[in-house]
Amino acid sequence: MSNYLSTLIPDFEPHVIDCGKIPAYRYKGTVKDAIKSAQLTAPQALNLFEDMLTIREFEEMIVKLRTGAYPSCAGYDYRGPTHVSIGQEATAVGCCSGMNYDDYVTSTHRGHGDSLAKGCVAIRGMSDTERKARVPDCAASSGPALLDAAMEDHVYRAIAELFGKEDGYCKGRGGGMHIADFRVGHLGANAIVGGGVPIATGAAMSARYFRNNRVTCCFAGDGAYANGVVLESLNWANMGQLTDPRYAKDKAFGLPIVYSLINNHYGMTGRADVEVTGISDMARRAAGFSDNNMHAEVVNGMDVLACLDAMQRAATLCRDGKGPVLLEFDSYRFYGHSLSDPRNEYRTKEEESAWRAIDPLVTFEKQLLESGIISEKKLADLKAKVADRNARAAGRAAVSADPDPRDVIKYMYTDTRVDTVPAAFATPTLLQQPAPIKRTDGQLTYKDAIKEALTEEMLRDSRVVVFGEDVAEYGGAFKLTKGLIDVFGRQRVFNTPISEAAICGTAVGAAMTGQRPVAELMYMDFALMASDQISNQAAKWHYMSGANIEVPVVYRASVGGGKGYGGQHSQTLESMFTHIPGLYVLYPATPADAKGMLKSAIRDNNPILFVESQLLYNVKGPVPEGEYLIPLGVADVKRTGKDVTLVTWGPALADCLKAAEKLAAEKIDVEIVDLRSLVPLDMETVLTSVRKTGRCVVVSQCVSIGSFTGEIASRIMAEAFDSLDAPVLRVGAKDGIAPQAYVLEKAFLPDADDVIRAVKRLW
Ligand SMILES: Cc1ncc(C[n+]2csc(CCOP(=O)(O)OP(=O)(O)O)c2C)c(N)n1
Ligand SMILES: [Mg+2]
Repeated sequence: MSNYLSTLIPDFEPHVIDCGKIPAYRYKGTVKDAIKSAQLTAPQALNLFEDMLTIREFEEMIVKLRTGAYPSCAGYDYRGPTHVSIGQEATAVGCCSGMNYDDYVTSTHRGHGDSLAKGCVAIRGMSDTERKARVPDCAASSGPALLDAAMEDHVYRAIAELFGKEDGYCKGRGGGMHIADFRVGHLGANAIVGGGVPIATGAAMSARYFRNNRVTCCFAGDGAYANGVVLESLNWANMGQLTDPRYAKDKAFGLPIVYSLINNHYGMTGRADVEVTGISDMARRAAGFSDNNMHAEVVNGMDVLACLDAMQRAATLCRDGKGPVLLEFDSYRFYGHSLSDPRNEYRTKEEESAWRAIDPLVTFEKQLLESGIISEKKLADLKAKVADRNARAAGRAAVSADPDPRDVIKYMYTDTRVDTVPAAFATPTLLQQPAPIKRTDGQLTYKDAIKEALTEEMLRDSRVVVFGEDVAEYGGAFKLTKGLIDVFGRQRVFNTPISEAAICGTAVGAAMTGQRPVAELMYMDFALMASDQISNQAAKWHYMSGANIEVPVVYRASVGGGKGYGGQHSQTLESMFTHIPGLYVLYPATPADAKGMLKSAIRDNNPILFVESQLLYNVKGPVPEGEYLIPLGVADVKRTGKDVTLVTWGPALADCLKAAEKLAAEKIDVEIVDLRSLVPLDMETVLTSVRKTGRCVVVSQCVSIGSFTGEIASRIMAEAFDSLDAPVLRVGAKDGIAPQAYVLEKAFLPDADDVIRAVKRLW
């Protein structure tokens, strides 16, 4: 046994726990000092200023657009959010400038600044060849002219995205609150407060795994730090197993992530630091998650040099494997939550003018002039350059092409998958060879079929990682992953905290940045804890990014129904997730399907909810050895017949098969279509069958109200009405809550007799 076994001995010796100290406002330098100490060159100082100006100009444009007062877009009616970050430019520019240009950032609903800064810094860091790839029309250009062109294109694409234009970074599918440029490591702004934090954490997990020297900067506001998934993420980032040599062995390396907490002192309107939390300094959040307080410090977020300094030091810590880091940037937004918020209900004019007096642009401009880095004349030229660039970009964006309405659902899914594994990932390092899973008469249990699929896919592609609660040494609550850690090691099979939102959210970030996570949800009921990450993040990013990113994640969710576990461990929730466009929803009913579909799911580049039933785990069936793939979205006719079609999926298939046997004795010949995949849905196979039989019952274990069975019934009605000899009926669980008592649960779940009764109502 190479894994660490805990040897915890009781020890109740009285002592005091030292929570340590968190430094605040360490940096007191000026631009002159920074240049003298070689922290910065004069041109770099000017870049900081230009980038802050770019953000200010961009957001003042939004303010003016609302009143129609932006000259180059006269008459253009801007609709969409107006969460400007005016006042906070130093944090965006300081942080992005303190990182390498290919590092990752995630951002928020107030993320124009982060997005612009990230792009500006990245473009400056690029070679001419890389810049040409961004502006192919300028391929003949080079040097400063090419740089200018790429910068203007950056501003243009950002404005075009705000305006919902096809030329926008996300082809107008995302807008300002979801703006992203994955080419430069901008993994997306996020309109869900806190929603991007686990994504950032997952990106850092993948950077740690690939050891690609990348740091992630996770921007999120003070308000977000009350959100569960944020706290889950902080805990996750500090997991002992990442650095503790007993677990991490020679792979010890702290998570390379900087949580940049932008404390502008307000959630939407309430004070996050004094009103709705019990702490006066948000940096104290770090103290709850690691013994070293995550190297936390409070930084003057109105001073771009202080922000730059803090981020440079934090990034160095991260690259040295000493992350994660939490930086609280003490900052302020001069406007309200959005332009519809007049601010006068919750803060004073005195407060606002005190912060206006330390406007990061004004104070930095003063320093630049005083230090002689720029003259008044050159400063005016720079301001004019930024304003003109913005005006030109906005004018072009306003008249550029809208997306074609016929493309409204284009980009919902990707049709790509990993048919060939790149050589770099095709020969994973193994700690030992996996023990073959033994078949009896060519048969495997459903759960061994899943384990075999996982093992084969992990052997095939080193990017496939498996994580979830207790999946490592213990092998998961149902032992499906037992032994995988011995073969693949803790880098690829690891236990997570009991943090479903972080499990599902880190998987999104890891998937966006090159890994192929298979995350286990011990019970499907717990998917509700993670519904934002599954539904708003995993499912939506391919579309919201205008197909600029794929999220190849598989969530394996186990349904506990039928075991007497009561209302919170028994739900069959796949119907709920079929209502979320962007997500595939699969539910195999046989061991062979479980293997073939899981293997295909892991290779597919769509986010997938893979539902399993604990009732099926010990069911045996023939399972082909080795490479066996079932295409997703293809239903399977499990029994042919001519009188009536049963459409079903999951464990209800067994009830349908039983019912069919009994009905055969009564001369009713039943055809059974096992959907296997609800999304994508193979309606053709259903319709072909119903057109033949003229009668149909749709059967699942979902409670009937709001069930996907209704979707099938209505589509049959719409598309095969002329072939029907009777209404389409549905069988499901009772419209209630799963009870614990055996007799009640038996009455609750549908069985073969329910199916037979429904079938007989069709004549
Ligand atoms: C999960 C979630 N809850 C509520 C909202 C509505 N909302 C949008 S921004 C915001 C305040 C966020 O405060 P903070 O994190 O400090 O960011 P700031 O707006 O100050 O930049 C709220 C409540 C949301 N978008 N997402
Ligand atoms: Mg805030």
